[in-house]
Amino acid sequence: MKTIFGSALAMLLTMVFSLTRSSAEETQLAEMRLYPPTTIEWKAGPAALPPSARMAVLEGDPTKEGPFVVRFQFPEGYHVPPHTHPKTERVTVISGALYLATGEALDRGSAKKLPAGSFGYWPAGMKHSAWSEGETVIQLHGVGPWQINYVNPADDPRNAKKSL
Ligand SMILES: [Cu+2]
Repeated sequence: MKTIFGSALAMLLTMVFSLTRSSAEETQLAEMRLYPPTTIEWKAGPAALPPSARMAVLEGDPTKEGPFVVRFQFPEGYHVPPHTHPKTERVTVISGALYLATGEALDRGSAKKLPAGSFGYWPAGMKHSAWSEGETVIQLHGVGPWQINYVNPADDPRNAKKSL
């Protein structure tokens, strides 16, 4: 009897365990996102960036609290005037090249070139500007909300829209 009871219990436990495991796996699968390049959905960039950028949100929501991953695609010569962010900025260059210059006035001579494959981060409040060489894709990751504040308010495309 003991043996039969014991093996019945073992079977039951095995069933319960495998059910639990498969529902955990289902939850994990439901939360998984894979983005081969052709499946990335590009949309118009945010109003806070100069026009002609495109943007793809890969994880989270950069307008909200919490972790996010987004990509920006810039055409050749795209330029983001001197600005700051309220949180650390973390940039991976996926393709093309990004030039980064620090300081509150644009100084192209002091810029660092970040070719495809580069990663960099800089602290909240650091004044910097950036521009692309060739069509360029960068990936930002960090903790939202993502915001950009231009050193010169006239550079802010959101102000340009208001005055139209
Ligand atoms: Cu920036």
